[in-house]
Amino acid sequence: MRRLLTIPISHYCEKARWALERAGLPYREERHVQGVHVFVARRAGGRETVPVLLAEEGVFNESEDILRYADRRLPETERLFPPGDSEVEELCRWLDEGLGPDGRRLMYRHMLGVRGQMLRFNNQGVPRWEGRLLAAIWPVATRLANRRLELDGTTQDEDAARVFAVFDRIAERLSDGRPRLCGERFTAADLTFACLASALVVPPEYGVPLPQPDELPEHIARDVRGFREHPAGAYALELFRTERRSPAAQT
Ligand SMILES: N[C@@H](CCC(=O)N[C@@H](CS)C(=O)NCC(=O)O)C(=O)O
Repeated sequence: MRRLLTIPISHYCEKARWALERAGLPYREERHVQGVHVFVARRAGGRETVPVLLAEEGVFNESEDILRYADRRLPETERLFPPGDSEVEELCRWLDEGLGPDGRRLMYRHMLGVRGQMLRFNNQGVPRWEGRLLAAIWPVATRLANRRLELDGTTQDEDAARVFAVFDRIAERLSDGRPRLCGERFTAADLTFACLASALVVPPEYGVPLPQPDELPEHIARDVRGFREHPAGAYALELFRTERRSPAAQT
């Protein structure tokens, strides 16, 4: 059985879950809290980030590699990376390097301020001791998170401006009426955009439940609604509604 090491709320991990489930590849998800994930990922032969996929064919420690792994089991017409299409790869890398970290910073900036809710959603399915540990060392954990995510390096407004700039470019691509980012077909660019936008638009169909606007404090809910109302945010939600297959993972 394939094993997928994750931080359950992580949007890069959602990319991996989505691709594996879409390709009909069974896996067992092993969920961990931030910090512990470093030891688990390294012990498994990965680096310091998750997702890490452990399969008979090897260890895959980049979400893009997991998408490509899933693709190898699919007919060419259904692949996330259509053969010979470099635009898909370029878009994925641009999103992975920009929207991914920027959106994550915005999400953590908000959620580190609501301890109870953060722990409840963050710790879904992790070993009990890890959840307890994170709760017990919360003040230290938030300081470490601030440092690791470089939350002091940028302001919320700067992160939001960068995210909206990406959303605008995505909306511009779609403005000619094409159904998907690279034309007619659902590709890795769509999957990557939908997942990395999740930290901002919190899709109800995400691989683990995320707090919905009516459960969030008003100042956070207002931001989520703003991202959802943007045409690119609405597109991310549509992709989850229409393309995200029901979870087949055995947790
Ligand atoms: N380039 C990597 C990025 C993965 C990544 O940043 N994962 C995050 C989870 S969202 C992580 O492990 N963060 C923990 C940390 O950096 O401490 C990929 O695409 O897999």
